[in-house]
Amino acid sequence: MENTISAALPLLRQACHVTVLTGAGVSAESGVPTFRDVLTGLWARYEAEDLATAAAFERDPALVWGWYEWRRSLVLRVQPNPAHRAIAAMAARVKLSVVTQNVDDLHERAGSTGVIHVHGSLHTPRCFACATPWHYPAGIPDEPEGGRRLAPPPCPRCGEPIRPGVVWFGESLPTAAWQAAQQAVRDCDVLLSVGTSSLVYPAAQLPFDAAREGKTVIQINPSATHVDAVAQLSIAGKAGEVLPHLLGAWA
Ligand code: BJW
Repeated sequence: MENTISAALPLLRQACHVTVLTGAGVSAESGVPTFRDVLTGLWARYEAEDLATAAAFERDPALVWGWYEWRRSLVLRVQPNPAHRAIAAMAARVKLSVVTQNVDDLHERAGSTGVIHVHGSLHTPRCFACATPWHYPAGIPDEPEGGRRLAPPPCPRCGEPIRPGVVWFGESLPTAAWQAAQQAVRDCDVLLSVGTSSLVYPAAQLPFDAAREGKTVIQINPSATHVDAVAQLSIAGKAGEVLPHLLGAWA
């Protein structure tokens, strides 16, 4: 790991614009299960398609809303970790864009601004039918209870159920966020892909687009991913350890 961190430093120091693409691994050290982990434990009997699709919500809204309330409650109880804080601090060193697949707000709580959320947010629910935004009551919901079913509230405008403000499988990414993410890749010199399995498209395409356009791609992940094929450097380690180390040595 030390060697790859040393090799990353000149690439970062030469860059005018760095785009960081983050996935669930960045929030893992805060205690938020990664997307694949969240389907183990108490929810192990479900597949992603049972919970993270519009069809699943239509079939069983209380199951899906209960899962998202459990996750939202978890996220509200945790704090940003050294990886979120290092990413926020990088903005003082270089022009920085942050593109995240995460539906939590831990980048913002660590101080990052203008974060591009390509998969939406747990904190911006809306009506399933008429898309009217809905606001959660203030405060943290009850202690998370895995496996709990919970009926979604009705939309005050049309009475249809409220849905989470995330992007489910089969849904288009929000146009403005997706265009901003593509622009951030076109504009950068270095794309830092951190804590994502790079399995879910179209976000998984971004490091490949960057490489094709001649950008330097650096990956930080304890496990191998498809991005290894195009990354100039793959740093095998945890985001909360590698990023503070990189930041400290950058100056
Ligand atoms: C650490 C760590 C530490 C652990 N430090 N690292 C092309 C080919 C094939 C399929 C498709 C395709 N194009 C589109 C599709 C279909 C589909 C798709 O990609 N399917 C794949 C499963 C194959 N994509 C879509 O449907 C997308 N929409 C779309 O394409 O619209 C056009 C369309 C319309 C109609 C029909 C068809 C197409 C939408 C995708 C939306 C994804 N949404 C989710 C759920 C959000 C809500 C929620 O959270 O519940 O987003 S899926 C889930 O995966 C979530 C995540 O953001 C996303 C990515 O996961 P991520 O972040 O990579 O997490 P993990 O858990 O997979 O990985 C964690 C990583 O961290 C691991 O690598 C660990 O090693 C690492 N790690 N600790 C650093 N400490």
